[in-house]
Amino acid sequence: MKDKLYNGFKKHYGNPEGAELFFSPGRVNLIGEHTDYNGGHVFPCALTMGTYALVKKRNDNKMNFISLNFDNAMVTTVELPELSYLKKNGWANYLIGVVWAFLGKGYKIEQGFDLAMIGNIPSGAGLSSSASIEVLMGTVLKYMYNIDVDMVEIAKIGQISENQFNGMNCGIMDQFAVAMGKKDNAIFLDTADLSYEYAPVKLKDAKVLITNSHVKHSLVDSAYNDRRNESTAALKALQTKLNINALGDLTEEEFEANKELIQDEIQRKRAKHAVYENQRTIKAVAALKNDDIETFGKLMNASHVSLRDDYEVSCAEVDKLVEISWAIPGVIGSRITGGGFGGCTVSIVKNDAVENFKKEVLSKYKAATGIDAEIYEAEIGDGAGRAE
Ligand code: GAF
Repeated sequence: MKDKLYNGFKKHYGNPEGAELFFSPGRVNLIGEHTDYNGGHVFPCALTMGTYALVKKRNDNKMNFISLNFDNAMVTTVELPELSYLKKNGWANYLIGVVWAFLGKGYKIEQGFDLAMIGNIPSGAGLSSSASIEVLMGTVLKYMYNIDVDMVEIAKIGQISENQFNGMNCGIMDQFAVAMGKKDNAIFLDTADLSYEYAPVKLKDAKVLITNSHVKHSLVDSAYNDRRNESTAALKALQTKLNINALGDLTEEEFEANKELIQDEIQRKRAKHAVYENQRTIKAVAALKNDDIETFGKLMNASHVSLRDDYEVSCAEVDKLVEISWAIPGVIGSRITGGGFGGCTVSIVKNDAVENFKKEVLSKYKAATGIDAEIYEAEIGDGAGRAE
């Protein structure tokens, strides 16, 4: 990948001497889905899959972007300081939005740059390719422009780019995981106050596998924003009686005792998911700390059912993938991961069952849907930073 990056840089911008190299990972979420904008807990980890950027400052105000992932890649150019979202800028809007957010916070970026990027996170698969490039841009600015921001601030700025510049109202989980990841650890993050703790993912005799359904549904961003609005409406209905800030403040019992305040049936289902999923996440992390991965797996399965039935962010193909996985001996747990509407599943599989899992999943999924899935063994890596 890096050779292609240096060669591409040279081809499009000239000599890469003096250019600096950065890396930002993707992430997989083990449990705690659609809880991050509901003031709940999440449990993601950064992956060793990710995106590299090679960047060199320019002497003018032009910012050039190219992604070498695309055949016939073309340079997108914008000029500081007036930046706005333009559809024609495509993926570069995620990076431009980060520069825009830095400027909005009063940080000085007066000189442009040539940036070339390459990565191996499958896009639209729920593994945070967009958060990866947002945090990558933030990391580039921090180091190359000597901006005094920590990685949590960079995560927040990435979220601003996504919410305000790109119109996708995501929570903070993805950017936080990508910015703050730690090798062999998942991050138990309370999105209510951004307090967090690392938890080693030390599975004695099992592995974390990611299976890409290779299904991407259209209008994902608008469906995601709808879920967020429905959760907010449910919260408002509960707040007519309860003194709470977020759905994540409620236990299951408190929710059951008050759910009739939410008149709209759809909103009630969304809130049920958010409350139960948050509690499942807390229980799952406790189980992992006790080396009880069987309980962790059961909670993952329950998470999938809730995402499928109450939050309605799965789809027929991913449900099939999960059902196939559940039926394979040695599978401890399996669920959809990420925003949903297609994308990947995350599964915990006993080491001695991994080969059979791969064979069975690929063949049965192909037979059921006609689609070739892809399976990756998750390697948990560090968050974004300089690279060599
Ligand atoms: C997407 C969002 F970007 C996250 O903030 C989170 O809400 C996730 O979907 C669902 O858990 O990845």
